[in-house]
Amino acid sequence: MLSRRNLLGATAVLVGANAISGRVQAAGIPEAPTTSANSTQPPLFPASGPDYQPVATLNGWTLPWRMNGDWKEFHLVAEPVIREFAPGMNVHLWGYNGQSPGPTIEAVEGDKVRIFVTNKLPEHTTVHWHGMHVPNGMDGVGGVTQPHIDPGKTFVYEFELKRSGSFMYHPHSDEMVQMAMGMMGMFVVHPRDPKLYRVDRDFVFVMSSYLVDPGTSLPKVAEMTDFNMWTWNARVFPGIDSLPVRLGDRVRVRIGNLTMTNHPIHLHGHSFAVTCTDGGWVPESARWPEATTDVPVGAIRAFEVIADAPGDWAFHCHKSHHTMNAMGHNTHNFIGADLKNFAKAVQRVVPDFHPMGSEGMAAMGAMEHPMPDNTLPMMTGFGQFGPIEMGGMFTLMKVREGLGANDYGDPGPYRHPEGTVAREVEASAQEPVHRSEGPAPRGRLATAGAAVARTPSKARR
Ligand SMILES: [Cu+2]
Repeated sequence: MLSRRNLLGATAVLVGANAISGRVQAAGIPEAPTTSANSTQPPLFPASGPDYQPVATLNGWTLPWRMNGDWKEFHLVAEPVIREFAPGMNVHLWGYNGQSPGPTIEAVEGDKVRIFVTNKLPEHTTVHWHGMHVPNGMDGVGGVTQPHIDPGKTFVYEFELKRSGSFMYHPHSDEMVQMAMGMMGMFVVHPRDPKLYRVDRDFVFVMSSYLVDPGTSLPKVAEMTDFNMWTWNARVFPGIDSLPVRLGDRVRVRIGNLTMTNHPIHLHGHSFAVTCTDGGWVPESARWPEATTDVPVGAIRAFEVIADAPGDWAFHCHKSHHTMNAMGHNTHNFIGADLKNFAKAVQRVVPDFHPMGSEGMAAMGAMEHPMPDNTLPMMTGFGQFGPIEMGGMFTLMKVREGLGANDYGDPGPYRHPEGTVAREVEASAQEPVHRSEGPAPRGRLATAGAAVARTPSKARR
């Protein structure tokens, strides 16, 4: 789906008519590739320069470059874009090269990079290279290290990549608006030695959050805390692709956080260790096993996991409101309340009224409620066993035997070996689940779990 656009426009005609066009073009600005694809694009293997294992950008892509002498040249175009958060919801954002977030920039330790930035936004901008050690004048802080880039202008950043690691780029220019509008991307610098920190699959994404009122398509940029769309690469479940990996693969996942709160990121069925932050690689002696790692605001955490358990493993933010799509936070807790009479009274005025919440909210995951245009259900998605009841920052790591080395296609739902799925057992409603004689042991919660309740309390002391 990559298309090329000629940014030179009318100028190109002039240049073509010029006798020195060859020299002008060689010295000029490289093309700015663009994409409108929403799904994870295949990793971009290096066709020139040092070798490396490229990353896969979740629901995103890598920016192609060209070599010009010793320099690796890239071209970012800051511009308004339309991003599909999930099928059924398009949001007007600002981004780079046709998408928000912008494409991942990949290069190699020791590379000299020249990054052209053309501003097609209605206001000025800059690009800051988060976590990277660059000359001060290349740091992209508008007013401090450079003039802002006015609309229609192109600036160039030039620096040598001193160290490998996981970094980000974003504006340092009207930041509140520009980051709230989605201007951000990841910048991965591979080690010069391709054997160093080698993994089989290397995923990357940045987290961003938005307040998009139901029925609208523009984020409210002044919001500070009460966001309703929690995204990975500006996608929400069920719009986030799964992470397909081969059984036994060493997998790295690099996660940037440009929201305004922390995200405890949890992977089921495995343990992992954080091996890299935006400050650099974590020494092996300083790593510890985790199943959830907190990604602070304005930081990157890259973890590595050996995918040693086949299955569809949930991978999500552990803040439960961040695995929901747009919801009303003013909802009262009706759990346990009898809303039938209340509903009857309201239905006399509003015949379609349907009370929610007296038995929890799971019903919302399976129900189709009439909704405003361009609005996603709060919780949704169907798996092989029923409704998934998720939204926001949720997807699956799909560990499978025999996947192709660079196959990133969705392998479909996991086929569980016989007898390995939790199942219903015969249990009559009449059967007592609590010990009827005597009070419950002190200091222990009365529990509805039959196996626990039937264990003689003496045996448990
Ligand atoms: Cu979160």
